[in-house]
Amino acid sequence: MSQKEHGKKQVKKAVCGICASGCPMDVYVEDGKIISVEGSKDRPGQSGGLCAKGAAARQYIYNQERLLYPMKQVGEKGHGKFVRISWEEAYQTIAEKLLSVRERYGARSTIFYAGYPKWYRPALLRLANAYGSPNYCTESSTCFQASNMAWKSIYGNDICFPDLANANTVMLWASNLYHSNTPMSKSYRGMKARGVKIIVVDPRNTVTAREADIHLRLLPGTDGALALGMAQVMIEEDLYDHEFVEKYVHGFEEYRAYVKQFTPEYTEKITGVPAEKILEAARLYATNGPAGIMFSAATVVHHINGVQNYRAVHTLVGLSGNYDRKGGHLARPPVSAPVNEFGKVKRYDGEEAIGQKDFPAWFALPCEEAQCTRLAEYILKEEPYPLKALVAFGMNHRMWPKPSYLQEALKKLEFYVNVDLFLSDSSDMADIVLPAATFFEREEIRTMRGGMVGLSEAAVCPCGEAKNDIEIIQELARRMGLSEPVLSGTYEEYMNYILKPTGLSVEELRGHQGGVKAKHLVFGTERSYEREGFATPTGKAEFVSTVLEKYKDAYGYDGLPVYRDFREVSEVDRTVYPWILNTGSRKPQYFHARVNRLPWLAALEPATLVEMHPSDMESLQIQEGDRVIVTSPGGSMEGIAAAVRNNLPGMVHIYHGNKKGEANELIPLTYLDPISGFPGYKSYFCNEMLRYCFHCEQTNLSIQNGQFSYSFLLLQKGGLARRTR
Ligand SMILES: Nc1nc2c(c(=O)[nH]1)N[C@H]1C(S)=C(S)[C@@H](COP(=O)(O)OP(=O)(O)OC[C@H]3O[C@@H](n4cnc5c(=O)[nH]c(N)nc54)[C@H](O)[C@@H]3O)O[C@H]1N2
Ligand SMILES: Nc1nc2c(c(=O)[nH]1)N[C@H]1C(S)=C(S)[C@@H](COP(=O)(O)OP(=O)(O)OC[C@H]3O[C@@H](n4cnc5c(=O)[nH]c(N)nc54)[C@H](O)[C@@H]3O)O[C@H]1N2
Ligand code: SF4
Ligand SMILES: [Mo]
Repeated sequence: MSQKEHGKKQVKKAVCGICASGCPMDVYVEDGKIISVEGSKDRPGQSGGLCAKGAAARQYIYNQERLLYPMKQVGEKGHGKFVRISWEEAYQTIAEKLLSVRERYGARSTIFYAGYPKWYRPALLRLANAYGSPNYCTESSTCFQASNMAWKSIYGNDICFPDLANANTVMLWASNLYHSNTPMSKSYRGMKARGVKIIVVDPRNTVTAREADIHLRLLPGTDGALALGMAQVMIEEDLYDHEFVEKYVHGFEEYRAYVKQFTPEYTEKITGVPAEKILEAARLYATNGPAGIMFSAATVVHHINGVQNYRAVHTLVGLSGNYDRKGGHLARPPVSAPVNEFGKVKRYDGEEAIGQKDFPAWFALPCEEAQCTRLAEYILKEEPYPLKALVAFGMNHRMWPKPSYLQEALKKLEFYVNVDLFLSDSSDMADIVLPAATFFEREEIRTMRGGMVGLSEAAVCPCGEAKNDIEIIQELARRMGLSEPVLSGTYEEYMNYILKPTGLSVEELRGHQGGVKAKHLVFGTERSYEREGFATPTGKAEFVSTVLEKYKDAYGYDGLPVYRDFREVSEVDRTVYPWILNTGSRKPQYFHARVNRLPWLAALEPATLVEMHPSDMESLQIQEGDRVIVTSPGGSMEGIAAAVRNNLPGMVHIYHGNKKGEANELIPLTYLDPISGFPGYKSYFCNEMLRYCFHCEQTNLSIQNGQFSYSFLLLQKGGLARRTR
């Protein structure tokens, strides 16, 4: 923004970047400061409105925890004593340290990591490649990639989302879109108005589920059994697409034989969904097509049988004849803008990456990043080799199982730099922290539907000395003397490189709030497999995966989407831990650990809520508002009990990412899906909750590093521990 614009009132057209939904946002700016925000109404298809997080976005940019300057840690790591340094010193130190680590231990000992934000990932991957490390990894080690793996193991391509605009039946399989994708609630309303039949698969009676025609209220983690049960009905009642199955499916006979046992009655026993509802849903899905399944990026794979559960769900798409069909799941959108970078940069794989020995199918399917869920152990145990440096863009240790253990591991690193918007406790062990610019303070290319491309405007100049992540990445590449032509210019040149295949330039996008149609477009047509086959080893849709089968002997993976029940596999003593623990179901006002620091949003919940069905609370004699300690075989955490009638009885829900009480301390390091490495966040176990008084802060109850300990409990009026163990 130029100096001239100071002193003026302006409305800037941004795109909210707090979550990936990308709502168009009008930003009111006065004297170079944002004074308010609201949802844009004047862009095509937009009726305005922001969710709670978007509405609080002023507190995101002007936050007291905002990082404004590069800083270095002085004194012992973990004490959080940072002093301001110049960018020059920061770049110089980082470049020297990283080159020295490479010299002494090899490039692979440096890890390049990206948190949830997606927009700078290709540039960071280029930096890792140019440096020579195979260890580029992201938050996708717990999000999306396992869902994608499951799909890819069958159809060979990246996951195909449903064509909602043309579907007659939509199955929302673990998707509470009112909370997790607020703008989509408008298309949900539109589908309802069009008479689209809706099936929701969700243990909770959510606002989305309540509006469905059929609600399949399953026990968490039993999705695989439910999908196999639906397949059994479709095959038994001859409601499947014979032509697709005969010509294009590999392993159908084996699959048919396997699903035979999943009769509605047997499936009811596993999932808790009444047999008649399974029949009703399977018949509706199979006969009222075209039909699409709205997938979740994470929920179905946050289980220890996650990939196989999702494979079972994904087979329904081919079985019902909805693969690459209008109104089903199109393999390519009818029209799109071709851009460089996203999904196009390959990871350097000349050396073994972290996670490769543990989760070989992740790499074989393939995925262009390393698997880092076990990062803490890899660092502490020097597996598969010593790891010495971490270059993180958005490290949030709270997103992983046992965050306190990851903190210990980060402390062990020789050098750790974290680039973030905020100075969070995830930087406690960092040597250097760098201030990143928010979406308000930078431009960003955004692809849109129908082959349109847009530019999110910078509304204001960066606060303090914050910089856009890609500029930081470009400068680091230069300082280390790495040869990477795509990163070598300015940020605008990089954006023009992204745009190149579209025939557009950044300059042409400026000032066009609704976006500009790409000059070159890519067109998709249905039934691509009839012409091209499938990109799998057999060239067919693999209901029996030949890639997974390869690992049968060494890793125990099955080619079939075999259902394994977490209650049996986990071997947890249910007499000690009777409650099923489900963590992280999205809340409209929170976004992982990111927006808890916004005062308007923080005020909505005084502490981490431990949500239970009122009948369970009654049996435990817990009152709403009681302070409770939850323990699992993995650890303990503290929260406040809340009665939630929409919960399935027998289940405890807790949202993660809150330092007032961290649910992830309950999840053990080893509770992972053996195929993807995704943690079983959504089907674990916990025990009765110990209740204690708000007033007795001086009791011997304490939680340290997620472990609950007490030698005796102080009994006080109105607050006594109900149970000691
Ligand atoms: N407000 C907000 N929105 C977000 C996020 C956020 O943190 N806050 N995070 C974003 C991210 S990173 C992701 S990955 C997406 C996730 O998006 P979603 O998957 O839609 O979000 P969730 O609320 O986690 O899960 C959806 C529903 O699945 C149900 N569920 C829980 N366990 C199971 C199960 O085992 N099986 C089935 N079938 N259903 C189950 C929950 O009750 C919930 O209602 O949300 C994104 N959107
Ligand atoms: N128990 C439990 N744990 C979970 C989940 C669950 O359901 N249950 N969900 C998992 C899933 S699906 C996901 S996606 C992860 C998400 O976990 P994370 O990726 O950790 O998500 P965030 O906390 O939103 O973001 C990470 C960091 O990026 C910073 N950041 C935001 N924008 C920018 C930017 O533009 N530049 C830079 N440099 N930094 C930025 C934020 O301030 C934050 O510190 O959590 C996972 N953990
Ligand atoms: S849903 Fe909310 S946080 Fe996400 S982009 Fe839209 S306004 Fe922003
Ligand atoms: Mo996610």
